[in-house]
Amino acid sequence: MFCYQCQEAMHGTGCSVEKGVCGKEDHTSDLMDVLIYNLKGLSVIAKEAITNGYDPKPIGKFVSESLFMTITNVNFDDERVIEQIKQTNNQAKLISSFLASKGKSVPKSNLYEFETKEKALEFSKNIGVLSEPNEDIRSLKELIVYGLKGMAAYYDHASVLDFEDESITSFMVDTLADLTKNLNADELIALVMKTGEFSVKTMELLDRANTATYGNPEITQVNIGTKNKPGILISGHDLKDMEELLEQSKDSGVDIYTHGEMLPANYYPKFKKYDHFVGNYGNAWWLQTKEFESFNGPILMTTNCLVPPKDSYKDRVFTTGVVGHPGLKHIPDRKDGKSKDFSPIIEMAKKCPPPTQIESGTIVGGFAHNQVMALADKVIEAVNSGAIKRFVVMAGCDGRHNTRKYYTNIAESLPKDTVILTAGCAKYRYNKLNLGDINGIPRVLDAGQCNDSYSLAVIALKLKEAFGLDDINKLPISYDIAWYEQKAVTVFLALLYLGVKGIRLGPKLPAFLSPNVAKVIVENFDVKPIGGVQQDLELIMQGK
Ligand code: FSO
Ligand code: SF4
Repeated sequence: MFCYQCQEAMHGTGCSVEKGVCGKEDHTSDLMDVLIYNLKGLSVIAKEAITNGYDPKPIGKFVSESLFMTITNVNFDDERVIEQIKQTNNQAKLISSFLASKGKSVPKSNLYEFETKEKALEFSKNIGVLSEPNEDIRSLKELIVYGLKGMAAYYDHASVLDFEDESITSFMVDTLADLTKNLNADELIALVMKTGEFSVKTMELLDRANTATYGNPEITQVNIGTKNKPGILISGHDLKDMEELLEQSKDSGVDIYTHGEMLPANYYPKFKKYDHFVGNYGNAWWLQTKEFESFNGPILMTTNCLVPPKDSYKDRVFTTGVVGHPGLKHIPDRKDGKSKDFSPIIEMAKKCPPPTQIESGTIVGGFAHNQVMALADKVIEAVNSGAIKRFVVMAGCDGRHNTRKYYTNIAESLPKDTVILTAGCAKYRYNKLNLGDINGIPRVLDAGQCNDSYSLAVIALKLKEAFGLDDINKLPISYDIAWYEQKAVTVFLALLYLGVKGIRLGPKLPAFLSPNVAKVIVENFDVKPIGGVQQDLELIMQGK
């Protein structure tokens, strides 16, 4: 195996033996390489077929689901990956006969025809990430693939809410097809920027999907304690799963709690009407090995980040959607327009003891763009009066590394006239610190999930307008972003596309950026790695 797609890549270079730091086994990683290889090959012929009138919808859905499956901490199950590889073969056959029916020839493309797992693993040895010998070309190509993976995840969440945009899936297909060509570095850099453009488009689509379906997030005090009924814990990013679980469990005598990236579900008006929706339990994804244990009831993982479960609570973890792990129970997809059936989880919960309380009190959130703009007058006044000197965007991901204490230290040490804008699981490093407020505006404004970083961009663009500035970089906003997996890559590329300069990225720069590619990004966008807390604080306050 060789994988360097996330921040925890072994030794800062890549996971290459037996098992990745995330727990992904070498065989699963190799099968995922075959899947990505086949998605590229499939895209070559799909692109031609779509040009000739082939329905882009099903193939777009298939490609985005497949990409999503290969994101860090999503799927650990060889059988599911194999099924997806087989599907690439089936899809290719369908497309080939379509082209033949139109009297068109099938473009030459490379696709591995699945026979056995052993043969697929043998085949994987020559087509993995390292099969591209030029490290800069490899770096750019992988940067694009990871951006597409995050885009695919966000697209998937929008499409389950019936918000679709064929231009986005066609971009994924076209780009995967283009990656099979001998593109030079300049052409690949242009494709990186195009990926940023479509990342913005996808996050905008998801924002529309979420807010049109569930209302605009609003200021909310979220309970972080527990009640005395048995509970179900739901994690991940999929709001449709959240809705169906709430609806199906409402009269069951079971309470619902969010974990990790599902915390922002508490901010949506449509979910607030459920009395048995109690609040949030625990913290960011990597603490699940402790917190799932003390929760005592069943847990539903709707997306990443799943940590391979311990035996002590394994029988209580359910996966759904593209998430998978051998040995875990899986809730099947919706069929014929019907909801998923969460009754096995609800039935299990009834027999479990209530959660063990690990925290108490409340945290505040719900500051997506609509809510912040409702407070715009107050915010602008506070900036004009000097009560707010600077906004610091600290969105992104959390992770296990000790170095991430940096973000807690920064949040604690920022002057009292600064406001932190956050989204994603990065917030758990400082959202329980009681940092106070400025004239009633909390000093930590949580917009929501990592995809809601889009909200932060909208806020910045609206503030630019309100202050009559011609450049987003003239605002008193600094960016101190934490990344972990590929959705964060998508968010990062979106910010670059929007023209944001001077982003600090930590806890360290991605292993997949070769020195030359890192140099191009640093020089063109003034991106910098995080430094010491004191030094960064001073620079941030100087707008550097
Ligand atoms: Fe976090 Fe995991 Fe949202 Fe990621 S739970 S790390 S960028 O999957 O998706 O922020
Ligand atoms: Fe390693 Fe990250 Fe890849 Fe997992 S996803 S194998 S931790 S680089």
